[in-house]
Amino acid sequence: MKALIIVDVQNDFLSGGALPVPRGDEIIPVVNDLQQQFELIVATQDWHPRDHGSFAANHAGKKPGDRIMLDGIEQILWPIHCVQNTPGAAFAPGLETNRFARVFQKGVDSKIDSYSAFFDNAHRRATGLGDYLKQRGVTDVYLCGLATDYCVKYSVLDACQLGFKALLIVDVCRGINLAPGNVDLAIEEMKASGASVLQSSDLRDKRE
Ligand code: VGL
Ligand code: ZN
Repeated sequence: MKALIIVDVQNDFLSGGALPVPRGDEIIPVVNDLQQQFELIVATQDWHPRDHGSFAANHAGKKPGDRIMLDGIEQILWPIHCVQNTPGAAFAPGLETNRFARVFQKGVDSKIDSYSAFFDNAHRRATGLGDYLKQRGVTDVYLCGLATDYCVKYSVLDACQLGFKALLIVDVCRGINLAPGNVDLAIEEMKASGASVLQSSDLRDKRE
């Protein structure tokens, strides 16, 4: 059984948003098209309280891109983004959401970030996605969305660790590339963890 996981296709990660992922908007029509090939689709939302510890604005004298220790683990600081129940946290208006079986929200604890769709960054708490998929007999998870080098990457790594076959649909992802080459490094890390990398066209070709 396969499932599609659509990661963080939210306004703040798109053009005009608080933390826009370069060319992130390009994936929206492809994500919509891709959904036709899956019976089980889940999505994630980055869903932070306003006082979240990953926001530079919540630390005196800090700016986005700085690194701090947050509750014992290293944290990169970001602009204020994806605040719960704000337009920035909403799914992109062009994204088809009516077939989402469930939406998993992450990053809800002010003290710790959660790039992965499965666990917070210290693996202290699960989001419930892993159990949800296993209960439904899912063995293969296909991932797409934003951002390749953060939330998509950590979701893929955790999927591998949980024993799923993880497949990155690489043309349906875009990355932040805080440092040049980060996206390529992220893809190499995902491969090294056992993930497969494919193109959305590979799926269309194999359509039953
Ligand atoms: C993300 C940075 C901060 C992501 C979320 O969705 O990749 N990146 N919060
Ligand atoms: Zn975030």
